[in-house]
Amino acid sequence: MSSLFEPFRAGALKLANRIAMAPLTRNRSPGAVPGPHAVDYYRQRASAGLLITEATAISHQGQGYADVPGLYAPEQLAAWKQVTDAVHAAGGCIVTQMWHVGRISHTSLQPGGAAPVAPSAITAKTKTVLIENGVPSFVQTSAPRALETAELPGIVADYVRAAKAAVGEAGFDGVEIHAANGYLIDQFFKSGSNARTDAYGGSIDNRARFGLEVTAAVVAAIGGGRVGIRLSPVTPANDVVDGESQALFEHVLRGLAPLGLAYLHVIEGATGGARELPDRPFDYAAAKAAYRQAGGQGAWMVNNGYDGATAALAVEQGADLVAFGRPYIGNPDLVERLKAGAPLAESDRSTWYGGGAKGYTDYPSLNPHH
Ligand code: 8OZ
Repeated sequence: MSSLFEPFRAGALKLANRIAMAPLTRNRSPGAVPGPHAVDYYRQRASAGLLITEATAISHQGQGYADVPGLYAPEQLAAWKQVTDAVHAAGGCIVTQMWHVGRISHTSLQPGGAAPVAPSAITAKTKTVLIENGVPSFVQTSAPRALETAELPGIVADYVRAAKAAVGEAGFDGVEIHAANGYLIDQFFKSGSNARTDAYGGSIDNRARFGLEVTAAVVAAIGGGRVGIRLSPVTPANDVVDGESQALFEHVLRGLAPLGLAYLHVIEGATGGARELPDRPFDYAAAKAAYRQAGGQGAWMVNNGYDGATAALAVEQGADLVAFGRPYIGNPDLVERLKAGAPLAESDRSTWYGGGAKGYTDYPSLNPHH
């Protein structure tokens, strides 16, 4: 039996196994408040060693899609508390993924209909999801405005406020900082979206600065043992690109090493797509070695397209945790199925984003009492 199914400790997080449910955007939180079925949805999946919530906005400005949840208003936090209570009662561990989308937004989703904010005024060639009358549509993101240097401490403070509220009012075991997939922090990291001439643009050192400052501030507020971070060194998601990914992310990882993080969540290749990108090579073992050599002790969580066999192999080869995304939509009891070598259910793509219980909480477990 693979150690995939044995308990593991990541910082302050005590996990029943090494399997994580990756964050999955489901657009079922009207008014940014987790909807009526969120409690069942997460409780059904509580046998994962770690549940990572869908990406959740730290502020109204940080929101970029219709009906995604937030961490910035009392009713949002109260709804999350119902979720964390249910997961804890089922023996699970749950962190929330803290999200600021930066330029991946639309004026109709921003406070006062304003332009989304970004490191630079460069529009992403990508779409976001709006929902009208329950019907999702994919629309081009709006042109962003560049953030003033003086605005950055306010955004760091939004992350800190959200992290404190998450582990305080909302009862989460910790937080994951979303620094992947072309959202605000990743927009700062990568040269294609960052043309700044202040201390937050230009050199690798400067482009890494914002993400490292956010992480250090969150760690100072709630303790590194309750903080993870998600990185996607080479994903083309949301139109991000960088010409020196290896040097950039080894620098980021060396910067994270002294912070005592619970885990590093690394998306290998294109998010939800190919693990190998011929035009975007990346050596993950070298990146991990750079982190360890700098003293980093966080759990190394791998993600992207794993199945039971490749996950077991990854753990044998030194990964600490393996995250599964899409398989968790249709398989609430994924841990039990992988353990039994049982077949996995496919999920219905038409109900991934938006809607109600259908395609959300109606996927059965093999064993009815899960
Ligand atoms: C799919 C649809 C909308 C958002 C990510 C938060 O890629 C997302 C996301 C994924 O990290």
